[in-house]
Amino acid sequence: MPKYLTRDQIDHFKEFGYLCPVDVISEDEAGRILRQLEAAEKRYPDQIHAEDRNNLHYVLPCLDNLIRHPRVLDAIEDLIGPDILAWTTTLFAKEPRSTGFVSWHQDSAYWGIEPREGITAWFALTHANEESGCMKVLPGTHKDDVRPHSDTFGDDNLLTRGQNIEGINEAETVLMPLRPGQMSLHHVRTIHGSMPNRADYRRVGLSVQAYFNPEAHQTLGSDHAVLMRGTDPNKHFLPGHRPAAEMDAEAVAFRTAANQRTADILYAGAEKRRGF
Ligand SMILES: O=C(O)CCC(=O)C(=O)O
Repeated sequence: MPKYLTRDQIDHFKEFGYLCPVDVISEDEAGRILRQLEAAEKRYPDQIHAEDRNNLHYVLPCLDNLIRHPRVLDAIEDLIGPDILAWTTTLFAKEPRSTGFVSWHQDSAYWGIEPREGITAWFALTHANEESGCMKVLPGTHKDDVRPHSDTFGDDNLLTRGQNIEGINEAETVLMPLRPGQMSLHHVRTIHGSMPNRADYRRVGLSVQAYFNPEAHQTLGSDHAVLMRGTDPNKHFLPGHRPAAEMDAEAVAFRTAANQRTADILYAGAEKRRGF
């Protein structure tokens, strides 16, 4: 008996490699989290900004609570089983009428994590739609292997390497619009991307990249992940940290070290390295 998703939703995810939308919290609750996040951005401008956008769940309890919300974990459990680890998070904020976009890619291309079987969850804290640059997926591509990516390092590209898969037929892609408080789920091999924000409001989403079960292991050295639910008999990852309070000193130090590690992994073998 599934815990949160319907059988149809589970079958859809297995067949097409994505699910959207999934209700998590109300618009009001999402608005409260957004206000807490934006207050923290103002309070700590040197530590939370467009480039310093990774692993904020290690320092902000509002995000830590969101990514372990029972509805989220129930949905993830329906897809990968009861033992759930979360690797990194990335804040994807697109400013109003801005040029930043995300090229076609598969999340697991440069993560070093095997097997490539996890689920990325993208939580909308504002509306995300065609105008404001929501994500688009190419259904069914999770059934393929990882395709070759070329590292463009494009200025407006929000991905670390600006990595891109050539030759995607836009007509076959599907938009994933969300209202605040909903999430989309995609398999770590599903091809996806997003266009710039042409709307007058900031489009803000938090991506958990990704939820894995304990079979997952890092092939590029030692790494952290947080056990969200169940047990982790394999202990392939060092335990992640939960913030006791916003930006508490231990949490900040942990995030700094984790971000360094994440960057080392994401840029392993790359020609250049950017600030995010
Ligand atoms: O926020 C976006 O537009 C893209 C995010 C993304 O590629 C992801 O979460 O995997």
